[in-house]
This record gives sequence, structure tokens and C-alpha cells, in this order.
Amino acid sequence: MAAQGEFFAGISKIQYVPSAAAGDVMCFKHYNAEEVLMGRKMEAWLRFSVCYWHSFCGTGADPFGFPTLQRPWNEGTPMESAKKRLGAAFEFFTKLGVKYYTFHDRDMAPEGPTLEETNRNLDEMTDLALQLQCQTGVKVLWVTCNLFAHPRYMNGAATNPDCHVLAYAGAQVKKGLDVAKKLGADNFVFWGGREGFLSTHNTDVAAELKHMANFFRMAVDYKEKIGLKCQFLIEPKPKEPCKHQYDYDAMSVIGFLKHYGLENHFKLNIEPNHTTLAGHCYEHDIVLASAFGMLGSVDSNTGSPDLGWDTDQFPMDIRNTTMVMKTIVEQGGLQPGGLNFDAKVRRESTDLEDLFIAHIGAMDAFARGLRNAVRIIEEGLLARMVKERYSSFSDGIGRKVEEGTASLEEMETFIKQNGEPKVTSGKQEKYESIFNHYI
Ligand code: XUL
Ligand code: CO
Repeated sequence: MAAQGEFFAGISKIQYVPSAAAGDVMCFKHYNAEEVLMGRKMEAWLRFSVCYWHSFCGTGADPFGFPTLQRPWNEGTPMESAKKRLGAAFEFFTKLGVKYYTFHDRDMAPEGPTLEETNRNLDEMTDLALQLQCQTGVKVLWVTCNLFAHPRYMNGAATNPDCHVLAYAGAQVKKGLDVAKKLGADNFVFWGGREGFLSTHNTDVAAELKHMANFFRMAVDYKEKIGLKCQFLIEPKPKEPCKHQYDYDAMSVIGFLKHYGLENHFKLNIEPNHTTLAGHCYEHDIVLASAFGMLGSVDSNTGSPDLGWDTDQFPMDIRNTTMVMKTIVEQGGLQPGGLNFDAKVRRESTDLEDLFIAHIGAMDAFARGLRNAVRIIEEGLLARMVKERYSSFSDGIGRKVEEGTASLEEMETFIKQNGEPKVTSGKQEKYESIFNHYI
């Protein structure tokens, strides 16, 4: 990176130093990109990605306070600062050693007064992004369209009661898909920020859900038409900004996709802070989506259950990262998805180096989670215990139930022959104690 364009002066490429002292937070103590675990490099299991919106567009402003983060790239006209931001972002990716990034169309380039001008801004910025991708080898994990910030989308985008607004969203997604193709994105995300309602009084829920499905179908058609190879992902979230969002959680989205026959075209991008907002435990949607073969990618972050809103904190809890990585390794990886840090430094973490410290800490937390998960899986104790717990389904009547060939009459005959089932302990504390042994 040219010296005059350097934003993180004094910080060089982050190194793996396993012997580093506790206070040295500007190196990896656990994340060793090239190290092979279960036949795959750490970087291939983890596929880390930095998000553009929090890390390079975020200002620290919140509903109660003004910006606190003074970023040197936020200078000049909107297009001038977009260019500086892009330079800063690629400097950050390469110094951190992360191979992927994610962005909303409007993070990358500002909107103009017309769609044509907005698209020209995006063309100019993505030309530059493509050059930097080629120079650095950094790739796009996913692109998404911001269909929630502009006032036109206040009543929704694909679920807006006015088709004029839906059409605008369609035009925007068409361009977003062109950008995904141009930049070789591995995935394309739909997060329905305002696809929901604030009141059922003024909402035709059935119509809105059908419009949303038809909107997704248009996106699938256009993707196929332009030969775009990336994976489509839907990111569930129960609320915020809407009171209720249609993509409430993993099971709601899977049910929606199956109802409208879209399940072969989409997978899920699970964000644990959204999962906990839905009232579930941290790993709930990761496990559920994976069980249905629908876990496509993860927006790696965490919330604060005591606050109860979407705080988008960096994931630092080793218990959580172990649970996530166990599911990911068990399903054979996340590719073409990855672990995208949809997380922001606190508005009180005002130093530029805090961006590095946050990402390094979270990458190390995931590296530890991966190492723990690999030990749990390789030793196989927990898996054997679960297998044993379900062993009654491996033969006899259990096998018929497993295969879906049993009847209620057979259940009755079986009970008449075998009587009351014996009481069997669930052994939860034993599982928890064994899990703790690995973390
Ligand atoms: C919002 C959220 C978004 C999506 C992309 O809560 O997670 O940043 O990931 O629009
Ligand atoms: Co997200």
C-alpha cells in the first residue's frame, strides 16, 4: 500500500506468536492460518471475513449519541471518502491476513439523485475494488443490497404495500447481482430489515409473504440468466428495526422457503446475536440450520443478553465458538460461506488499533473453538454417547420408525408385548462436564 494512502501506520502484518505474553494483543496466539487440522488448513475451516459497514462505515453514533469514532478516511465528498475507505479497508484486510470481505452496495458507494447516478458511483467504486482484489488476493465472501436505510423503504422493500417501492428494490437487487458477478462474490445475502410489520392492523400478511417469495423468484431467475454462480443466503432476524420480521429465525425461514418451493435456491446466513434476540440459546439456529442442510454462512458476533438488543459485539466466548465450530466441522465446513465478523467495536473503543485488537481477539477465539471442536470430534466420546442414547432406533421396531414404515397398530402390539419403558437418565450434567473438559 502506498505510503500516502496508509491509514494504519505503525501496524504491520499480524503474526502468529503462540508464546506471546497475555498483554500482547496485536498478534495471534491461537490462529495459525496454515496449520492443518482434520485434513484442512485453519484458514479454510474458518474462512474469516471483515464486514465493511461496521468496520469502515461505522461512526459510533447510537440512538442517544453522536459519532465517537474519528476515522481518517471519512474526509471530502462522499465519493472521495468512499475511495479512501476502500484503501483503508484493503490495507486492513491484508495486514490482518483475512482473505474475505462483505459489503452492502451502499457501503461501497453513495447513492446519487437517480438510480442511474447511483449505479455509476457503484461501477466506479467496484472497478477500484476489483483492482485491489486482484492485487491482494482478497475476495468477496458476500454482497448484499441495503434495502432498509433509505426512507423509501420505511414500509419494507419486497413486502412494501406499494409496488413502486418493490420495483425500486428489484432494480437495486438486479444491480447488486451484477456487482456480485463482476467481483466474483462467493455468496449473496438477503437480510430483510424492514420485511415485516409494526402493526397487523394495516398489514396484509399473506400478500406480503407472497410478494416476498415472488421477489426472491425474480432474483433466482436473474441470477440464472446472468450465469452468476454464487450461493444465495437469507439472514434471519426476529425484530429490530421491525416489531416483527418475517425471517424470524432459522425454522421460520426454512418453512417459508419450503412453502414457496424456494428451498433449493437458498441457504441461511445465521447471526447468533439475531438468534438470541429470538429468545433462543446462542447456538440454536446454527444447529437447526445445519440439521436441515441449510447452514450456508455465519455472521459471527454476539449480543449481551442483559441488554437484549442487537449489540453486534465481537465473539470472544470460547464456549460459544466451540459450539459453532463443532457444528461446522461436523457438517464438513462452511464453504462457500464463511465466518463474517458482523461486529462493531464499542463506541467507547475509539482507537484505530481497537479495530485490529477486536478482530484478532475474535479470530483467536474461533481458532480455539476450532481446536476444541476437533478434539471433541476426533476423540468421539460425546458422539458415541449420543449414538448410544438413540440406539433403540437401530433395529426392530425402532428401525421401522426410523425408516418411516411403522404404523400405530404396530406400536400397540409392541407395547402389549413389552410393557412400560424403563426410566433412562438424560445425563445432561455428564455431557456438560465432558464438554467443559475440552474448552
Ligand atoms: C443487521 C445485520 C445486517 C446484515 C446485512 O442486523 O445483521 O448487517 O448482516 O444486511
Ligand atoms: Co448480519
